[in-house]
Amino acid sequence: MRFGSTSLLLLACGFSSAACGLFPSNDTPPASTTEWTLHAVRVDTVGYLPGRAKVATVVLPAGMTGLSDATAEIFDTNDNLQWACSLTGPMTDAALNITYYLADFTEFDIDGSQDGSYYLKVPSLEPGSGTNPAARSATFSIGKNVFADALGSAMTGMYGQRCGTAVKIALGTDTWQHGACHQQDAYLDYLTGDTASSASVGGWHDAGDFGKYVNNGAFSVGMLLAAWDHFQPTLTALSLPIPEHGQIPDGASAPMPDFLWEVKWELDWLLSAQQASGGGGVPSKLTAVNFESYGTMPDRDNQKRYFAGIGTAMTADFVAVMAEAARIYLPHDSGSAGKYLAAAQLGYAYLGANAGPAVPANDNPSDTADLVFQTGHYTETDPDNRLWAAAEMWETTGDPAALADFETRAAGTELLPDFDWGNVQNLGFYTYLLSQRPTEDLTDARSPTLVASLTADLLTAADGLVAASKAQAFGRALGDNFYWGSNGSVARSAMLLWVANVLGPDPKYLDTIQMQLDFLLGRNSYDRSQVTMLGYHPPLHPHHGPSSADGVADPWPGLLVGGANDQSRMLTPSDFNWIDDENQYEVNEIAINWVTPFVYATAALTPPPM
Ligand code: 9MR
Ligand code: ZN
Repeated sequence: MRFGSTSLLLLACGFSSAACGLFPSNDTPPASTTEWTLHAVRVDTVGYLPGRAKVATVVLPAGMTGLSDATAEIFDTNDNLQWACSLTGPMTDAALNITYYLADFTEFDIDGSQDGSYYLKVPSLEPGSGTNPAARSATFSIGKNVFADALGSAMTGMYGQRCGTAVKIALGTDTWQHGACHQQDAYLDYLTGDTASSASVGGWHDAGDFGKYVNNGAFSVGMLLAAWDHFQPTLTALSLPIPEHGQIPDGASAPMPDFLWEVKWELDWLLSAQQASGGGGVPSKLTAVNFESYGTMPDRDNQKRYFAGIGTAMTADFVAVMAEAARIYLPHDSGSAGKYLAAAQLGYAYLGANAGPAVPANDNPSDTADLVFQTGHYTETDPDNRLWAAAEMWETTGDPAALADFETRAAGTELLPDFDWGNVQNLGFYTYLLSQRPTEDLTDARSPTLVASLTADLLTAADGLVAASKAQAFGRALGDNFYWGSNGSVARSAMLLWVANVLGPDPKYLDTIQMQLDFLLGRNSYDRSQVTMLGYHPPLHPHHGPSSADGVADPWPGLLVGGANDQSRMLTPSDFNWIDDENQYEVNEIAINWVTPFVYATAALTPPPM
């Protein structure tokens, strides 16, 4: 049994028709009541693309050092042999304590776009009658649209994170819902000393908790707006089960794509957080003083929630996405685009006028006696954030001062092979390198030297990901580097790989994106998808308040869990650093900065409808 069985319907409808919901009712039983086998052969349990890398990992049972016959076979689900290939191995991965072989079936391209059309088996692992499911793989599909459903699920997952409104998602036999939450957001006590509140309702809950963080919210919007820039035809066609589906923005003449409506939910909240009376600076977060008690539904969480102080790092991230949104929304919703541009300009002026602090003193949980907030925090320093802001301001406005700001900062800043919320400079580099600005005006033109050196750095970094991916047992581009939220970074590596493929086209970059999705969707230590309600044996007990509290056995859908984290204080090595336990928030929480790069990666490999 696997999930994500709605893709056929979705595609038959061209995944854009209002008549065809993203989640038509089907007979998928609840994930929580399914029996799951641990397969020796680990595959992408959602699927593979024709013409793209198809690799599986055969993990030998503990104590076994090699196979008598290093062959794998592909069967269809009627048990007809379709293909055979030689395995490469045995190899060992000391960090994961496994002996494994690789099965490369890239050449097997027979379209099996029906759900779960194939499975792999290693005959020498199941001698005799050959009916041992543990010696096989979970089923998988091959087809050009295999990731369309994953993309729709993840964006639906983002919808499920909405704050300030009632939310309802129906899928199969499940319905997940909550009433309008957090209507009093937000009190100003820690910003101005005023005990009044200032309307800042809306946005997405950050993760398993219900806080709203400007850095992480903007960072997540950054993934989605980059996806829009890079995969607009695919995302324009995406149909989502959101209330705004098909609606026309005020003053516009055509419906706005659902994808942009969902991102707007967060953008408009961010907009409401900017403090004009504070000179255009933006608070770091909007949370209660402490995390709400786990197991409370959002609409039952009545804690008072406050803005925490203004900092330049979060203001810079805000400026970056407002500037980006100003150019992206202009053709669809010029009224909103105008507001986003004004907010970006006000925030950018604030950055110019303020050297700091990067992070407000009351934001940072620590053991000091004077701390106020015990909730999360999302930044350390601001040069990376300012660099991103400058890049987006320039791309949107053509302001030569913003270009100079970016280029000065870029000269002293490293492009990173992988990054998370703490290092956002790559987002600025990508925008600069893929700039669409006309450059006939010399003051508008990028520095050819900087473009050349950044391009070289980027291709080197991408080649490093390709090599690491080939060397790791499960094709993971981050190798055996596991940390809090590492699944998000695995997904996010798709951005660097995609940009590399634009600057220096080579199929290896897109193949490596496929391999990152493979890892997240079952080709891993666990033989499990890492996205709720998607693929084989997905997480059933994520650390996610609504999933825990709503009385529905299955967790909310479309949410990527943080994944392996060898710094986790709670796990033992035998857990391979991830377990599906809702209390293990260091490995099994969900967060918007992990779901959104998964959206990016699945969009990268989903062609627009014909
Ligand atoms: O994703 C964040 C991770 O990189 C940090 O190491 C960790 C501890 O500071 O916090 C994570 O972010 C959490 C945030 O602070 C609060 N909401 C839940 C987030 C995901 O666990
Ligand atoms: Zn809420």
